[in-house]
Amino acid sequence: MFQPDREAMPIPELRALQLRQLQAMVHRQYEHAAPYRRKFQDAGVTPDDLRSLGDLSRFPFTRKTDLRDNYPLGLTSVPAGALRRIHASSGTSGKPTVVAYDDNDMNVFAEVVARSLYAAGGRPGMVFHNAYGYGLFTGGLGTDGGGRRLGLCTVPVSGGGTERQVQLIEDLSPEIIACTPSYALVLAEALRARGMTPDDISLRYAVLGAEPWTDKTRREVEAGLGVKATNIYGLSEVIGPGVSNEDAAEQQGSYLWEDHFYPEIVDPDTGAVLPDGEWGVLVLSSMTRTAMPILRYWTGDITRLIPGDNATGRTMRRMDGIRGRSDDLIILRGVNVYPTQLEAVLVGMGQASPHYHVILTRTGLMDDLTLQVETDTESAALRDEITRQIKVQVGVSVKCELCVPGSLPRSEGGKLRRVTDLRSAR
Ligand code: DLL
Repeated sequence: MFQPDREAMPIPELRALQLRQLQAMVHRQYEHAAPYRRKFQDAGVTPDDLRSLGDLSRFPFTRKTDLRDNYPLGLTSVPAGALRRIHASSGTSGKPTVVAYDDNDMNVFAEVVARSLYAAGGRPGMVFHNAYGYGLFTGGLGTDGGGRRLGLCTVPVSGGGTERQVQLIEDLSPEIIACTPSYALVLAEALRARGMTPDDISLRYAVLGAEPWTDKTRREVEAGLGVKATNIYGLSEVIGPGVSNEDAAEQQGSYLWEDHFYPEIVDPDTGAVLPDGEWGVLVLSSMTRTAMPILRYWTGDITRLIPGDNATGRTMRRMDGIRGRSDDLIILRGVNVYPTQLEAVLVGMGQASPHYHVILTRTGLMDDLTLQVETDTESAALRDEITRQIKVQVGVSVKCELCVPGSLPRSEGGKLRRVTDLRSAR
């Protein structure tokens, strides 16, 4: 552990700390951020109503629309002169979501990312190949700050330029790499294309996140780059990368740094808080942020908190891999489908590669889903079996197209779009 006194804090102490921090946070917001004060008033609560962690459920959620409505900096609770960094996430439409950090926030960011990189296998003195995008996206600069806190030597290569990335990996001997899982697959393919094997490079650990991925991808990346791959999760609104990370020796869910981020899992329809173990929407409160702390942020990400003991001695809870986003949901002829459910079927069948793409079209009133899957073994039998398994396991009829390896879209360094929606284009 990077900070054993924190990561393995006795649970009663941790709960008391969380309550104190949440209380301080809602007071600050009430006093210094007018939009929160109005939201609290509309919900009929005051900061003094937060007497136990259970009382948190009486407080309103914050949603992406709250950030948009208060664009750019309406939710900040410190004077503008105290801000030290702005990040933004592009979003799919309209204005970007802007998030602001003061000195304290930069410090929290570096600490949680350092913990994450340590859990992922990083140790002081290692060379760190950082292929997350640098710039407004939180991925590059966020992991950079954490790498520095941990004592890594960072190569800030950013996304793209795959040939140059492979060359730098050969020349600078990094032991740890961070990038999106889809880009890690691209790097593994590029290595193979050069006739190289994992033994020819020095990498040992990969820290992958910013988009959903499966165990199949984990195995491909681990075999292709010769690494142990762990999942890093986070989002700009809450901080960026480093809300949670798996432990490389365990790889069973990501430790959520609960002394900074208070997690709840809620029912996507009713917003009711669900017990540990149940799947629902992850809601996060960034308790220790000061510039733009966010209360009960509705991430839209579907996951669960994993109940039971872990193998590392940490007391903080782990979250499972993200099953989908509530806004990625495809409603196909009345059936709810997440792209990751389709991927899970492919993974279960074992034959298809992790490269797939979903195309949505509409003929008349009917929506159709075409699942494109790369495979070496092009056969009508495999295609029919994929269609059948999806019907059985997910409950929808889809069309399946088998494609030759290398033909589907690849990550260009950033997040990979898995779904092309042509329904409204008509
Ligand atoms: O993607 C922060 C980040 C950078 C995380 C680098 C990990 C590594 P945003 O651009 O604001 O921030 O996007 C956040 O990406 O709500 C999830 O839907 C998705 N996401 C992030 N990490 C994971 C992950 C960064 N490990 C949104 N698994 C989140 C699945 C992820 N989805």
